[in-house]
Amino acid sequence: MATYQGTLVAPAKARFAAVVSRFNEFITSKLLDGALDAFERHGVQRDRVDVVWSPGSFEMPLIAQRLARGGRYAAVVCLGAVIRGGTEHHRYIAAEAAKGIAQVALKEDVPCLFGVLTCETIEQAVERAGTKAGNKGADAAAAAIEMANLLAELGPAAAS
Ligand code: INI
Repeated sequence: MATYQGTLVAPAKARFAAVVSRFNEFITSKLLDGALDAFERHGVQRDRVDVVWSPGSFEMPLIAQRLARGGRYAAVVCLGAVIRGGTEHHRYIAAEAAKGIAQVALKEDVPCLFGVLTCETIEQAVERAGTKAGNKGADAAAAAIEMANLLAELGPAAAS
């Protein structure tokens, strides 16, 4: 029996991309800080991470697809904050971001991490962006390294 699991050590020379939503930037900039800090603490130097700003979370799947398709990145980390407003608008954005990011990962065979907060209140978002509930950007970066590592260990996908 073989058991495979990723470690939190990035494959040598692996590059990563972060797609960050400008919408709710006061939260997403903290997620980005957390992600870059986590990458660095796990041995991924700053020059191995490219950052691309997206207008909002809704647009992130297309940007993630463009980045994943090039084969340049071991993983793409998507960082956003969808916060409930006075209408149901946020639900559509969160659903499309989640579905789109998942689809890109499967289609392009590149891990695309869902570091998108989906919150009822700004306070909940602040809690998850580096205060009492940790930093979900840092969690997403660590998961990106783990996935890059695990996929490298599993080897290339068989041709279909
Ligand atoms: N984008 C977000 O990332 N978070 C939100 O909470 C949000 N809300 O609630 O409106 C939001 N809207 C912008 C959206 O992502 C698109 O950029 C916009 O609809 C244009 O396509």
